[in-house]
Amino acid sequence: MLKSKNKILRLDTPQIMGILNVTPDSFSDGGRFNNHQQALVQVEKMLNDGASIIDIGGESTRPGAPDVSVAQELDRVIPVIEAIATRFDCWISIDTSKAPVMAAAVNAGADLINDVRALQEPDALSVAAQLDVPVCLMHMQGQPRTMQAAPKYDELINQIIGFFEQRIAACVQAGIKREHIIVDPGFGFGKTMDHNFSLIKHLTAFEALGLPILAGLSRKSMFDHLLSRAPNERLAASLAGALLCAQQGAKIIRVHDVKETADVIKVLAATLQAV
Ligand code: 7PJ
Repeated sequence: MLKSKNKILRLDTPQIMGILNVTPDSFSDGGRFNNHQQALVQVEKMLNDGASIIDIGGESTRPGAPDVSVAQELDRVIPVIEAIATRFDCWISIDTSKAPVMAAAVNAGADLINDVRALQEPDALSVAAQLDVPVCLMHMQGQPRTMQAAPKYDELINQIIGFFEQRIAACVQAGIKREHIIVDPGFGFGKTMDHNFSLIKHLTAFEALGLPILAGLSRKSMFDHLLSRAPNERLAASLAGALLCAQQGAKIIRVHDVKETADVIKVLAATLQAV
């Protein structure tokens, strides 16, 4: 179970986090008003389809993506968070690494901080502690611009668990409650295809940390490497990945295709509940 402000999120069955990109390349047309309207339509659909969390990101972390300033990121995410918070009763997650964006987002209505840099940027730890909301710590080897050049691990699983142990200790030291921490092995972030499939296979190893596990594999290039499919042709692979991760203990699944993932999770839950 996760608690944020006055909200509770049960994790006895895996929850679906729907992805809402508010980077300029994620919407095809025109002005800002249209973008917000489009974003809200997409949010409503994801919630109707079974998402309990909406993850809003204003910084593209794809390999090679350009850096984004604090002002740009605020400009992209804050109006959308405000609009969602006034209209819907869902959990809102802010996908950022920047402390000022974390603070503004939580003040605007965000309930969860999702940081692909695991609160290692300046002031992120202290600001997250002060905001007193759950945080997702993701593992990444290297930086987005270069992370896919030559990812290398001596011991993949143990190294990532060691990284989490260090970051969890730093969080607790900074005043973040242990029950507010979620861990995510970071599929595709400084990982080869083999690393990614190894992470799925051994995902239960992360349960030793005693914290909820989040998994995000939706449409990722690991499936392109395996199947040679464009992003919009990776649904079946993404669903297989979601099911495998949920079976291996993931409590939050971060996806683009909420409706289809919700069906898959319901099949798993019904199977687990059957006598
Ligand atoms: C992830 C993320 C992920 C978490 C992105 C993409 C790249 N946050 N943000 N986990 N991926 N926690 O969606 O392809 O895997 S952006």
